Amino acid sequence: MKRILLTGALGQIGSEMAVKLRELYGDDAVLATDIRKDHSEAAQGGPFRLLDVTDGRAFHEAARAHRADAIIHLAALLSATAEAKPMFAWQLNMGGLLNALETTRELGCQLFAPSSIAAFGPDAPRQGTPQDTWLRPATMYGISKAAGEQLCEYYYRKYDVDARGLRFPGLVSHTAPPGGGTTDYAVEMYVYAIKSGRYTSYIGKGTYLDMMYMPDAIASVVSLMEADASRLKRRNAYNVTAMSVDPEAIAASIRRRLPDFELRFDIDPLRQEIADGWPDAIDASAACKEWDFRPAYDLDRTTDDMLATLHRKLPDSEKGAILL
Ligand code: VAH
Repeated sequence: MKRILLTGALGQIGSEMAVKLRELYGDDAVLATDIRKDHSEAAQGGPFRLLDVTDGRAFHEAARAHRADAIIHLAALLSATAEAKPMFAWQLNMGGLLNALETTRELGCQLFAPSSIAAFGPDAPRQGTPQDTWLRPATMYGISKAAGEQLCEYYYRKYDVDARGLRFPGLVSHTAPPGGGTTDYAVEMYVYAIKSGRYTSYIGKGTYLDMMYMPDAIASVVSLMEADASRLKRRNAYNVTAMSVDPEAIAASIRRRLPDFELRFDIDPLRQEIADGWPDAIDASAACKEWDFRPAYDLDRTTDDMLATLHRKLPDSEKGAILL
């Protein structure tokens, strides 16, 4: 990758991806785009352009004008929001991806399109969910991710488009708040641990989900996009994960630094039902074998970095807890 068009640059992944890509490839090499603009480093730290990814002509023009040789397409609705607005989710998630694929086909550039563990359904093996297994998702978000994987494979086979993807687990981060996901509880727990020393989880105890710290997620995108194409045996999306945790496991890790942290539960039936339809722990061996995927952050290292960073970033007026 030399010149990158990034969509969804102000989202949970995009806001950290934009900064990291500029560090790696140079400020001017990365054109950050989103449907809105704000005062964040992602929007202000280098070239930025407003872009509605459902506008195919605008998508093509943004990539052409930037002389992009790679598109990292992150703009999409996440699971809980998509379940509340299924038609809009289909139009944005699928319409945006189709425009990304058409643009890469016309300009001959690479494409990264994220999938998710949401592409699996309730009948997929819950433990050690294989890279290659049936995808029968039960949510509109999962359906758009599973369909998106097939679309990427189709464009690879029919048009030789260099499409690559990852099935992301829940992602833990501290830069931009997640919006409308089911795994957002994990991010909120760390923030409330610093703010008040207690958190009420909308996902129940014993609900295990795959998770990964954002630095590992971003490093895995770069590793996959820079990998030797001849090593890649699949163009839909690779399983990646760093840990399988439930709310109580995260709380126990937090208590290593905040011994009095309290976890309570008030289940959100919609998001609990979504989480119950996803695997407990997926198998990422294909990613390890084919492009050397190796996460650097386990649960405790994630916790230590999240708590230290949030404690540093949050104003004293918002801090209710003292870290050990
Ligand atoms: C969501 N964070 O909760 C996203 C992700 C696996 C979960 O796809 O919708």
